[in-house]
Amino acid sequence: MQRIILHCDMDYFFAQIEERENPQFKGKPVVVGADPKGGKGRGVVSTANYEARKYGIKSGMPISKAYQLCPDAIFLPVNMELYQKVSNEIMEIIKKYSPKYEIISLDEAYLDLSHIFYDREKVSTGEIWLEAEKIGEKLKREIFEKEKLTCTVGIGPNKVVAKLATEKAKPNGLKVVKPEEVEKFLDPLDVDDLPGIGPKTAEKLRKIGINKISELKKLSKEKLKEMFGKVGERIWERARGIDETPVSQEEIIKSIGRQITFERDTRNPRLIFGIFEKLIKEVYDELIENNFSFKTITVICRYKDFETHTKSRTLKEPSRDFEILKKESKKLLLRFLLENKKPLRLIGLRIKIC
Ligand code: DCP
Ligand code: CA
Ligand code: CA
Repeated sequence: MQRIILHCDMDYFFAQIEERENPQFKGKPVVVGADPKGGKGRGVVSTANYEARKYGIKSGMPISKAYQLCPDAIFLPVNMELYQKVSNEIMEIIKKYSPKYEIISLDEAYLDLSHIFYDREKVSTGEIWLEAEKIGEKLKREIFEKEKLTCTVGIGPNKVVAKLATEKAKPNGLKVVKPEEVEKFLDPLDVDDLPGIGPKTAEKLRKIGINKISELKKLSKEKLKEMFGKVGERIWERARGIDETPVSQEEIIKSIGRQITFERDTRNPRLIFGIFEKLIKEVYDELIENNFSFKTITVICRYKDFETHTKSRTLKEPSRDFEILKKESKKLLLRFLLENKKPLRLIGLRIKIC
C-alpha cells in the first residue's frame, strides 16, 4: 500500500532551547554538555549549535576536545528538566497531525499521513504529495509560533526515506522525496547515510570500493547476506528505498466495535437490519475520525438462549470504503439469520483496523 511518512527532527535541540532562553547567545558558539573545567573536564558534548559545529564540535565528543577546538564557546550544563518539558509540548503539537505517530526520542517523531490519499477523492498523486508538503509547512509553522524553535521535516514513502530527507534538509528545512524520486535521491548518498549501516559495516564496504549507495546497489542480495548475515537483506532493501516498517503509535487502537441488545428478542429482519445499519454507520464514523483503514470485519450475534457466535471476513486489502463495510457486514449478518431460526438478543459489529 502506498504511504506518506513525515519525519520531524528539532534543530540542534538542547542548544536551540538555550538560545531561546538566552537571546544574548544567538550567533555565538554554544556547547551543551559536561563542564569543560578549563580543558580538564571529563564527560562529553551533548550537542552544539551550528556556530560551534563550524569549529568541528559534535555530539558525543569529549568536552575537553571541544574546549580545545573553541575555548571561547559558551559552555552550558544539560538542563534536562527544561528540555523534557519542551519536548512534551512539541510532541503534543506533532500528535495532532495524525493519530498514527511514533515518538523516537526527545526531539524526533514520525507521522503516518497516508490518510490524505483517502480524504481527497480522485486527485492526482502529484497533488497528494503537494498536500503532504503543505502539512509539513504547517507543522513547522505551528512549532515555531508556539515554541519559537525551528525543526526540519522530511517526507517520503517510508520511514527510511523520510528520515534521510530530514538529514539532507537540515537545519530549518523541509524536503519531500516522492516515490518516483527515491532512486535519484538515494544514489549519490554515502553508504553510511543509510540507517542501519554503522561505521563497521561502512568500513567493510569501503574496503571493497563501495562508497555510494549507487555502488552498493551493484551487490546482489546473496552477496550482502554472505557479508553481513541477516542485516545484509535489510541493507539490500534500504539501498533501493524499500522499508515497510510501520509507524507505530503509542496508544494502539486495534479495533473499533459497537453492539446493541434489542429491547425484546427478535427475528424481525427489518428491525434487525435497521439497527445494524446504525451500528455500521457509528463504527465507520469512528474509523474515519481516527484516520484508520479496516481489514477484518466481525459480526457478533447472541441468541435468546445467550449462545453467542461470531463470523468474520478479512479483505485482501485494507479499505476505508463505507459501501464495502456495509455490504460485507450485512452479508455476514444474513448468514446468521439464514442458518439459525432462534430469535436474536444482541448484535454487534467489530472491525480490526490498520
Ligand atoms: N544528544 C545527546 N548526546 C548525543 C546525541 C544527542 O545528549 N550523543 C541530545 C542533544 C541533542 C538531542 O539529543 O540536542 C537531539 O539529538 P540530535 O541527534 O537530533 O541532534 P541535535 O538536535 O542536537 O542537532 P541536529 O540539528 O543535527 O538534529
Ligand atoms: Ca535534532
Ligand atoms: Ca534527533
